[in-house]
Order: sequence, then structure tokens, then C-alpha cells
Amino acid sequence: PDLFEAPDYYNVDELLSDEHKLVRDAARQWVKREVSPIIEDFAQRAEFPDQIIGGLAEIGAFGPYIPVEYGGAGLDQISYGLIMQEIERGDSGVRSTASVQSSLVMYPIWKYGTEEQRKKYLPKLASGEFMGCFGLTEPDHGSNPGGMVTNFKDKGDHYLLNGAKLWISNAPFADVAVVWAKDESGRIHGLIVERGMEGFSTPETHNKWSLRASATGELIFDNVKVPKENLLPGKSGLGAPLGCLDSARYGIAWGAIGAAMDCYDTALRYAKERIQFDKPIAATQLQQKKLAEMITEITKAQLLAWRLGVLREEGRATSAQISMAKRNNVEMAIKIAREARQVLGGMGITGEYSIMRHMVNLESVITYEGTHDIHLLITGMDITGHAAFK
Ligand code: TGC
Ligand code: FAD
Repeated sequence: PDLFEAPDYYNVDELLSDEHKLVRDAARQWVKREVSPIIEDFAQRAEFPDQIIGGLAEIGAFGPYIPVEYGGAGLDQISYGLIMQEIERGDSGVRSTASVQSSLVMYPIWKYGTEEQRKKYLPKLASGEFMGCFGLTEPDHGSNPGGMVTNFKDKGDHYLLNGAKLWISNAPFADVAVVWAKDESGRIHGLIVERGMEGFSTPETHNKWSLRASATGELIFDNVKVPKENLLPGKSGLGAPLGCLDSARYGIAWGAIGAAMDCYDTALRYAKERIQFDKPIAATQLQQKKLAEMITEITKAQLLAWRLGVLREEGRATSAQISMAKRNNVEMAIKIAREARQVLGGMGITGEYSIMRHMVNLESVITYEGTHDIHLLITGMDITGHAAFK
């Protein structure tokens, strides 16, 4: 009774283990108790609810699949996906914070970092004592991060970092930033930049109509001296940040389902209760078409995400498969949000219901982590062998 309605038209639950269901239900209960009651207010005020950081850590949202020895939850890829689904049922901005912390900050330190870096940062990131951000996008290089101009020079006992990043989730409050920059030969490397380093600032980006409960900002590097031990030595080249994006995009493919489920659930209940022309609007063919298409698309998206999770757990998921799921599921969610909002009529535009917030949030989700167009072009490249974006 304490849980959300969770549409499961094809009994996808039967594909889950007992552990998956426990992890999912714990996240679901926490979101219902701690996120849903407060999130509309924070979104309206464009403020990140930092009181939820401890709870996110407790449900395993910070490093779900990072080994326990580094403070992570040591879970599998399906559990990771289910946690993202439940968080985004609450709000895409809260899921963004978890995605960035886990897949864009902890993942590169775990995969490309030294043992000292892992021990120094991962447990604190897992507990939420440290919050992190990921700097790839620049003012002039969004879809084409390989063109970045942020760079560092070897000054003997340290690196000197210059440049700027834009649209960085969590930047305004992050303690550490995983920053992608070019060395003197033009090769891309990851550097761990810490708040307090001289010449490093993180101005907040205001006036967003989307992801209002998530803090977004710039990262500015003005001759920042970065200790040499802060370079991630395990992998360089554009493939290093793109490997992190694979993990985050996979989580978003699940997360979007949560937002869609919440919109569908809200619209279905409303349609059954709302009487016009002396009958529930749910009894009209037009509203049934909307609701029936929603549950069909949610079911397809669930199966796509589940299968991708199995492949990823086996180490077999390709980047192109991940792009297909991120693109499909986010578009599915945004279409459902737009339709669900109409089912609620005028009430749909108010903050009394979560739908409009999901709808505007998803405008960011369909743009970040690779735009809808870029993911289509990745599929196109994969099946034809021609890179149309070049
Ligand atoms: P391209 O020449 O195709 O590839 C460069 C190197 O990278 C390798 N590679 C990958 N490696 C791992 N994972 C992937 N997904 C990979 N895709 C490519 C590739 O094999 C190659 O390796 P090597 O060894 O030969 O050098 O690169 P390109 O410059 O042509 O670009 C390809 C393109 C357009 C697909 C890529 O640049 C891209 O994905 N652009 C979109 C940018 C993007 O997604 N930015 C996201 C920023 S972070 C963010 O939005 C966080 S939002 C907050 C939240 O998550 O909540
Ligand atoms: P552009 O690349 O300028 O694209 C503009 C339009 O052109 C898009 O429709 C795009 O699809 C299209 N386009 C581009 N190239 C082609 C092509 N070759 N062919 C056809 N069409 C094309 N980045 C980070 O590094 N870290 C973060 O934490 C982060 N958080 C974000 C949070 C929010 C709220 C937002 C909105 C963005 C965030 N981003 C982050 C940045 C995000 O990844 C970029 O916005 C995204 O990659 C697109 O880049 P852009 O905005 O510069 O758009």
C-alpha cells in the first residue's frame, strides 16, 4: 500500500531476482517518502534538495555497481537500472545527480584511476560526503566533444589547466570534478580537480525551465595547478569519457521508464475519476487510445532496458545498443508526458501533479548524454558503416 502503482503489463517482475526486487522496492519506498513530497517545491524554487544526499547513498544510488571494497553497493547492472528507474519516477534532476556521481565520477576513478585515487575518493563519493561533477561539454563543443579546447601543460611538478566547461550538472556544489582536457599533443585525459584549487570556479547557470531541482553550472579553469597524481592514467583519448557515458546512458534508459510510469499512473487514475458529459473520461475512446499506447510503449521500453541490462552484465552490450535504448526510452517518456498532461486538462499544467515537471525535465534528458539526433546517427553509423555526423 505504501508503494506507487507500478504498471507491469508483461510480468517483467518475473525476470527479476529476489535481490533485484528488494533493491527496487527499497528505492521505491524511499522516493515515495523522501523525494515525492518535497520535490515540486524545490523544482519551483529552482533549488537542489541537498537533504536527500544521505538517503541516495543509503539506497545504493551512489555507485550501485562499484565494488563494496570501495564503498559501492556491489550490485549488478539490472539493480543499477532499477534504482535509476525508481529515482526518476520521483524526478529526472535527482536521477541526474545520482547518474553523475555514479557513472561519470565514480566510474572513471574506478576504471581509469590508480589504487590511491580509488581509495582516496570512492568511499567518500559513495557515502555522499564528497559530491562530484563531470566536465566534458564546452561552450563551443557539445555534440562534438573531441573538438574541446580545454588543455593542460606539463610544468614539471604539476599540470597547468586552462579552459571552461558549460552545462555541468552538480557543478555549483561539487567537491571534485572529473575534467576532460587535452595535453600538449592534443590527446584527451581525465583530471581530478578539487574545489579550493586556485583559479577554479563554478558559477551557477540560472533561469532553466527544465531540471530545476538539479544544480547546473560552469567549470572555469584559470591557470589551475593540478597535482600530477590527479591525472587518471588508465585510459586516454575520447574513448575514455565516452566509456563513462555508456554507463550513464544505460542508466538513463531505465530512468526514463520511471518518469513515464509516473505520468501513465497519474493519467490513468485521473481519467477514471474525472467525469465529463456524465461519464469518466477513461470511458472515451480518445483517452483510452492515449492510455493504451502509453502502457504499450512502457512495456516495450521495459523489455529493451532489461535485455540491455543482461547484455551489459555479461559484458556484451555495445555502445550502439546503449544509444538505441537511451534514445528510444527517453523519446517514449517525453511523448507519454505530453499525452498524459493533456489527459489532465487544465490540472495538468499545475504543480499539483508531477506530469508537467517530468515533461520539462525530459527536455534536458533528451538533449544531454548525447542528443536524440546524435544517438540516431550512432545507430545509423553502426548499421551502415558511415559516420554521418562528421
Ligand atoms: P569517434 O572517432 O567515433 O570515437 C573516438 C574514440 O572513442 C571510441 N568510442 C567509444 N568508446 C567507448 N564508448 C563509446 N560509446 C564510444 N564511442 C566511440 C572510438 O572507438 C574511438 O576510439 P579510438 O581508440 O579509435 O580513438 O568520435 P567522434 O569525435 O567522431 O564522436 C562520436 C560521437 C559523436 C558519437 C561522440 O562524440 C558523442 O557521443 N557525442 C555526444 C556527446 C555527449 O554525449 N556528451 C555528453 C556530455 S555529459 C552529460 O551530458 C551529462 S548529463 C548529466 C546526467 O547524466 O544526468
Ligand atoms: P549542440 O551540439 O550544439 O547541438 C545543437 C543541435 O544540433 C542539436 O539538436 C543536435 O542534435 C544537433 N546536431 C549537432 N551535431 C549534429 C550533426 N552532426 N548532425 C545533425 N545534427 C546535429 N555536459 C557535461 O559534460 N556534463 C554534465 O554534467 C552535463 N549536464 C547537463 C545538464 C543539462 C541540464 C543540460 C541541458 C546539458 C548538460 N550537459 C552536460 C551538456 C549536454 O551533454 C549537451 O548539451 C549535449 O551534448 C548537446 O550539446 P549542445 O548543447 O552544445 O548542442
